[in-house]
Amino acid sequence: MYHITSVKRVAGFKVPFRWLFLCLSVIIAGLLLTGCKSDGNATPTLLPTDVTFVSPVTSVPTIHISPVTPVSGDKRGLPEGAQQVGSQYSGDFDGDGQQELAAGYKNSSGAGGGIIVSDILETGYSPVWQEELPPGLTPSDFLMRDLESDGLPELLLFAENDGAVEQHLFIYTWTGSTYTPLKPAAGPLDGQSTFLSLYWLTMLDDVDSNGTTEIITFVENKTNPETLSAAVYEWNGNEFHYTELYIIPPRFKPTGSN
Ligand SMILES: [Ca+2]
Ligand SMILES: [Ca+2]
Ligand SMILES: [Ca+2]
Repeated sequence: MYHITSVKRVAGFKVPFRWLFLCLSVIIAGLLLTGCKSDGNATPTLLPTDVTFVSPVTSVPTIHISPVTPVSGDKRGLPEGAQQVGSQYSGDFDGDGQQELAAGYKNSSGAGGGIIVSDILETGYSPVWQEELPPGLTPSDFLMRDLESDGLPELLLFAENDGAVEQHLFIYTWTGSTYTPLKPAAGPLDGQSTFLSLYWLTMLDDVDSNGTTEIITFVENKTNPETLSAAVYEWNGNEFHYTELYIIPPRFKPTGSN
């Protein structure tokens, strides 16, 4: 059961028949050989071969955030001239009893941007936290989801570089006094500050149907550079840690890529 609510295909690609045949053979062989999770008592997870790559999901726990009612006459909490990206949320994000508003934005130039969180006051919005993307990246979507199931929503900003080869997901979590980045731990993204996927959007889904959301990115396959391998990161109660427990078919790079 996959909870796909919207789709963005970054670039078209076609798969030569001989590669498709080889790919399917490898998948079938892999299923036969490895067919279960390493704990020995779970059902193998295989994403459908026509899986699409999504940002929003519906399987994460409900959090008490709501659509924004604009305060008259202000800029809906965005920096001057900025354009809203994705959804905008209001709610008590830090559990202090006061309402905040969060939004992703592009700068007035259309390039660059970030996230801004503001207190909601009778007089308008008062910024309390803001994070700008590194140079060369532009936001493409913004979400809030409680990925850790602790009752407080995380800030999720999707961003891409020029050419859209790099598809980043920045995640920030409330840590008592400020928002702190949640970074991938171990695996192919170890040491990176974002959940970076090549060509395809970083995907959020509960791939093992246990009620918690995994983060799936696509990285270059070391043994076959024409293909991309899925890297699955699972919340272990402390961090999003790389896991090899899932069997996901490789994907070909879009035609014309290196
Ligand atoms: Ca609050
Ligand atoms: Ca949380
Ligand atoms: Ca899960």
